[in-house]
Amino acid sequence: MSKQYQFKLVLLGESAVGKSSLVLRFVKDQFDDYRESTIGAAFLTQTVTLDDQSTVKFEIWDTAGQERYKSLAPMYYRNANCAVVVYDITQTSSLEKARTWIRELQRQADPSIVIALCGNKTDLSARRQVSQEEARKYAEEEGLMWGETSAKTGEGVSEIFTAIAKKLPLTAPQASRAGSSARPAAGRAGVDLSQQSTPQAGGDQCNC
Ligand SMILES: Nc1nc2c(ncn2[C@@H]2O[C@H](COP(=O)(O)OP(=O)(O)O)[C@@H](O)[C@H]2O)c(=O)[nH]1
Ligand SMILES: [Mg+2]
Repeated sequence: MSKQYQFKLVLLGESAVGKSSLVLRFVKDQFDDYRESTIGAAFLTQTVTLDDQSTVKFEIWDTAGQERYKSLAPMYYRNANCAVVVYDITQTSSLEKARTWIRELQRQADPSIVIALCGNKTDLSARRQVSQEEARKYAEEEGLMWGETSAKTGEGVSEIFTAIAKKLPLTAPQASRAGSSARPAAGRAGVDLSQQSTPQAGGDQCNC
């Protein structure tokens, strides 16, 4: 039977690696060479339909990479089911920054968070500084998902989000199971929307 899930996803990574561009490609299938940089964080949603007709709705928090916004990041990753940590394959320093984010997530985020490492800007492979082997090996060692994308051409973008959408229902703590009155802790658990037809004791779910 098909199911509907809803998960919170946060994008992290150094400024200008293409976080906002990846979201724009994934949500609107567009690319913009002259995007203004993100201030604070931006919120968008997108739904992925899986082969078995299950749907996964992502609530996406696109954070600003600048150092001055760094203290805000925990607010976004604390409730997240998954984090996409982005680096730019043409900038070795951006992979270093990604490693720093991953260490922070491993220490501070919920242990069940699914982390995907994403190497963006594959259309600029002539200027590649980060090899696939190096990034894949690191991801394997840390138990992360890994993929490469180009927000510009669209290459790999739906693939990485679909891979996350397939993995999340298997790993994330589930809320609102039929027959249970337990409420999800701090809104962190993924919501199985197909289980919400009967109102739960204790009031409506707050989606704010
Ligand atoms: N060539 C190329 N440029 C990209 C790609 N993704 C983003 N950019 C450019 O990189 C710059 C920073 O992108 P942005 O999405 O604002 O990065 P953010 O700061 O991580 O959100 C912009 O000029 C984008 O047009 C990509 O896949 N390929
Ligand atoms: Mg941005």
